[in-house]
Amino acid sequence: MRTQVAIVGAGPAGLLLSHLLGADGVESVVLETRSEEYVLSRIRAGVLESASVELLSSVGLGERIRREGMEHRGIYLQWPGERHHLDFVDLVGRSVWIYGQTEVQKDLVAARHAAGQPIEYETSDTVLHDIDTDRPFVTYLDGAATPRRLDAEIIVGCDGSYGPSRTTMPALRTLERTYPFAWLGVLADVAPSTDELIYAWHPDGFALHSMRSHHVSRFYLQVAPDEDIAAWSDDRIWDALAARLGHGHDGWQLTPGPITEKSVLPMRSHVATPMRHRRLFLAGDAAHIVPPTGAKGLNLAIADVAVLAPALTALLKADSSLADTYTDRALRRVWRCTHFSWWMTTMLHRHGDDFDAQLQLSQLRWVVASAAGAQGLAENYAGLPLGL
Ligand code: FAS
Ligand code: PHB
Repeated sequence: MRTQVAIVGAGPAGLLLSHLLGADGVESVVLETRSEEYVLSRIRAGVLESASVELLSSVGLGERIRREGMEHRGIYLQWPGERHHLDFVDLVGRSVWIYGQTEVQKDLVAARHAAGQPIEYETSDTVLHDIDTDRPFVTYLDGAATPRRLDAEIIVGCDGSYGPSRTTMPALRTLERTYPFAWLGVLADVAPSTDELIYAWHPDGFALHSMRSHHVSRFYLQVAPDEDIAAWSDDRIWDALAARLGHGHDGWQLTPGPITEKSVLPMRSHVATPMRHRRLFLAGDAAHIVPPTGAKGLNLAIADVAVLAPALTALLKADSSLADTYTDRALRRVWRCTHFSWWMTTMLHRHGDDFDAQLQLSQLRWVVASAAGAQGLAENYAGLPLGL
């Protein structure tokens, strides 16, 4: 098979890149190692920056977000005895949207099918070849284990942090940080007990009350990095959430309900550079991972491909000016989001000693009391305009 752009990975980065390229008349093929059913069933991110929604809307993918998503003006920051709302619209003129990554994925898959663009699922043994030439190609086994070859002018690795593209990139340098805790993620069939997200600092550990709709809640609890999920019964989960989110304080109640999914997520950060080697490019988690405390992972994947798509379109017309600066322009946003995610994570998660706890509480009190502090958090959480 031959195409203009071979994309490895059918997550948000790969599928949105294919969609953006298609809008520019550029042909692509997406290779995905998992089944469509598996990819569409993964529970992942939940928050879209307004710039992400505007980009998705600009290419015909915003209608369901605005119909079924939940627009939020801000978040709550909480610690024992206190809960404060930060209103991003008042602070920086931007809102955020609650719309699960699962839904983004469904919209992107539907758009690719509608455009007749092929996604090859259940591929295996994917190997990238001749990436130092202008005629790179990919070999793989298709879903029927038949050997295949895909010739392309460009290859883009959107295959996450464990895919083959990262390991193929020559002289890749990775800077990383592993945090001394993890998140226990919980999905529950119960209406949220709050109108907007609650990020809670607590002596027992961090907790987050998020949501997926008016009928489905999403929660996270700080746990040890090697936590055994079998040690967390539903009752223990609800007791910990109630304690950390302030159930009973000021009359606020946390309403429990049937838990439908629970999993332990590692908390780590890594940034790989460069994100381009001649005709091989990296985008999304293949290039960087952020701890989810800042709700940046999915938005960074979107921001990468928003910068990459026009660069590839130009490169295919022999203009490499945008491709030559892709790494620098993408990493500027990646490091801004990496820093913000580190700041939110270290401010809100219990670690260290009582001295550290006082530093964290002082930061939280400053952010909610100071317009400058609140604007700083709002500007980063609601996201900078794409392209910056
Ligand atoms: P993805 O990982 O989504 O997609 C990569 C794709 O490549 C996958 O479909 C994979 O199957 C495929 N692939 C891998 N190897 C391949 C190969 N050899 N050949 C072909 N395909 C291959 N972000 C948040 O903002 N908030 C959250 O709460 C949050 N929770 C998360 C929970 C989990 C368990 C994980 C893993 C991530 C979470 N993230 C969260 C981050 C997440 O949303 C990512 O940032 C986002 O999926 C990035 O999109 P992609 O770069 O497309 O990578
Ligand atoms: C989620 O709803 O999955 C979510 C929301 C905000 C975060 C992380 C995860 O910071």
